[in-house]
Amino acid sequence: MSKAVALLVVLLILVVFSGECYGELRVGFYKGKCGLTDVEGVVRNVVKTWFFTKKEKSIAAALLRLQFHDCFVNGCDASILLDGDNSEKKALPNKSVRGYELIDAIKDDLEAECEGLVSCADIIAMATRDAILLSGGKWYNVETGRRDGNVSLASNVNLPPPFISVSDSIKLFASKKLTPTDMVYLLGGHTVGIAHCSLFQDRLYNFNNTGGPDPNMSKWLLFGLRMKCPRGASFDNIAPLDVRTPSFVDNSFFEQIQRGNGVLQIDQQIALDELTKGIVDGIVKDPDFYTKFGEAMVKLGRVEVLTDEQGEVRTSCRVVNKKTSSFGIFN
Ligand code: HEM
Ligand SMILES: *[C@@H]1O[C@H](CO)[C@@H](O)[C@H](O)[C@H]1NC(C)=O
Ligand SMILES: *[C@@H]1O[C@H](CO)[C@@H](O)[C@H](O)[C@H]1NC(C)=O
Ligand SMILES: *[C@@H]1O[C@H](CO)[C@@H](O)[C@H](O)[C@H]1NC(C)=O
Ligand SMILES: CC(=O)N[C@H]1CO[C@H](CO)[C@@H](O)[C@@H]1O
Repeated sequence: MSKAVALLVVLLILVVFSGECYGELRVGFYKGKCGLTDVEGVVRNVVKTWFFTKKEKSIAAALLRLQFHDCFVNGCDASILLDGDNSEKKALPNKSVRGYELIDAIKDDLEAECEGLVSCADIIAMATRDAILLSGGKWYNVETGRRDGNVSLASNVNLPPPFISVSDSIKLFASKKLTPTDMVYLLGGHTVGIAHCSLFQDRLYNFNNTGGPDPNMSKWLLFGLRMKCPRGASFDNIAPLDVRTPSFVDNSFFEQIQRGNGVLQIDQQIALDELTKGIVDGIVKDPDFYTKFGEAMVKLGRVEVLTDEQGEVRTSCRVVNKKTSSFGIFN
């Protein structure tokens, strides 16, 4: 083999591997690291128990949102789980983020099996995948090997509001190395769960100070949502984000937004805006929706992760380990 060919082969190998290398993040990071215990199996068992025995049927919604909020603030480092008077979970957009107790329960079981091995950030990724599967979605391989962060500040929380424009949202996702296609698939997370009236009330009665509703909302949805969210109501009601199959992970959300049935303004706009309309139309027809959704979730899980010697593996998901914590970091 000539030198040139050898060089080419080496280069080719480098190219192939660099495409699959994200620090130490990889599928099956914990394999063989916990004796005979299957780490992913431990996670799956707790998630199943909560879903079937505790009848927590909405954990997919809880965990999807939890993973999104964690990954978009300071990266997927479980910073959202840290308790503190002024930590991320105290910031307004966290209102109604749920699932903390389930993560605690998983962590307890894992610590009992293998102390100090599995990061809270990885627990979020694994548990979300398992919950999606239980709610009608399909399996995807999650990458693991994340480490936990030690900083959590409400003031760092800069999550998009429901009225963000499609172009601004594309910019935000791009800043996390996610493409417009990733963004649209990930907004498909709104195939489950609920939104509070206060977050879309303007679209029902006084959109953009016009004194009328958002003309891009279907008359059918407008009627239904006005019933749920009367003007001047004394409490903040809730409505499902996917009006047809609110507890199933499927692509009916995308069909609904094509029909003007998007509850949040951004959900409706991705089906109308020229920047993303084609992507939505493609997803509705895509027989391989679940695979692509899983791939987008894996990409979400890669956002600004800590690996190797960075960060730590927390003992309790709610507090940083003694050694690394110090004054004022996240109080
Ligand atoms: C531009 C991006 C996004 C915006 C503006 C947005 C906004 C919102 C808002 C306003 C709610 C309602 C919260 C409430 O009333 O309690 C919500 C709920 C939800 N979001 Fe998003 N979201 C975005 C992206 C995502 C992504 C990427 C995912 C996951 C992959 C996601 C998953 C969820 C889920 C599952 C719920 C329902 C939570 C529950 O039922 O408890 N969202 N989102
Ligand atoms: C909202 O109103 C402003 C001022 O009237 C207008 O320029 C803008 O295009 C409107 N936005 C939408 C989304 O309709
Ligand atoms: C309805 O959606 C279209 C497409 O994004 C947009 O150009 C238009 O401004 C929207 N209408 C209102 C009143 O917001
Ligand atoms: C937080 O973790 C980083 C490594 O990710 C470390 O350099 C830093 O010293 C830690 N800070 C505190 C206060 O523990
Ligand atoms: C679970 C949790 O900590 N929620 C907090 C989210 O932010 C609001 C507003 O700052 C707090 O009141 C909640 O306690």
